[in-house]
Amino acid sequence: TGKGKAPDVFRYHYAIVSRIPNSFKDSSLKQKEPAKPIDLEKARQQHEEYVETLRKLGIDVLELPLDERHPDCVFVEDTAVVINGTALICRPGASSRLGEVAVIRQTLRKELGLKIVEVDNDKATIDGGDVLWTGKEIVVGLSGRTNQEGAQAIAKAFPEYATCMVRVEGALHLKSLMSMAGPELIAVSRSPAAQKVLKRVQEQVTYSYMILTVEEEEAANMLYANGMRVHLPDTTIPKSFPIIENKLDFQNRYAQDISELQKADGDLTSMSILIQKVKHP
Ligand code: CIR
Repeated sequence: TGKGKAPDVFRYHYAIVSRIPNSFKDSSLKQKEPAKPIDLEKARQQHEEYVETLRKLGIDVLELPLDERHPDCVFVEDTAVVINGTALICRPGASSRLGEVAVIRQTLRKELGLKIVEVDNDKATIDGGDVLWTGKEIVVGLSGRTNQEGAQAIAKAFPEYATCMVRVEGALHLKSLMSMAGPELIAVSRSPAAQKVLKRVQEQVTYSYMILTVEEEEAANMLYANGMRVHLPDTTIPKSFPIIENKLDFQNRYAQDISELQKADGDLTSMSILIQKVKHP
């Protein structure tokens, strides 16, 4: 051990995504009232582009067929937490989403051969969108969707990493407010809600991180994989776009418009589960 470069924890080989059912238009969960009407065709087109973008990152994408019974099934991130060959099957905090995990469990086990861990406490709720994997440790957001028992289940599933918990208010998930934008780099907006949660994160974490401050709240959710970033386009984040564009080490980046999915509170990380190739012992 100790020879050569440490394995890149943000190098991913596979992703699971789920296509968008018709029920997404009217029955997906939405935080804001009144909800903006969703253009289903446009949502599907943006989702296809998102999948293409993942492929450009060198990721082999497994596309699950749409599931009309689960209007929010496109947001697969919430259904499982996959770190280093182990998959914790979540218990989504919204009851309409509980059934989404079955097909994900089966795909992770049968198609990808991952080690599956189940939550053994039925009081626990976990949405994957509350789980921030920094590459070194795990930060769990205690939100309307994820509770303390859920956070404990995460700590138990990944005993090799430090896990801490932070209270999240004013946002659906922890990762609606911050995400990894690079190794040891957390993107977060300057909004008071985001800064409040960031302060709690900084008090709890074991390692230290650099911070990339963006303007719009939604700009803080980007997808970092295989040395590249996927972020929102200037039409969606006009103030943050130049900040991202001017960052020198962000040469490899893609802007991806997901405006129709944002109407149901989706973000860039929410639409995929990223997976590394498993090394069987
Ligand atoms: C929900 O409320 O569950 C969905 N409409 C949105 C979930 C987005 N998930 C995520 O950002 N991880």
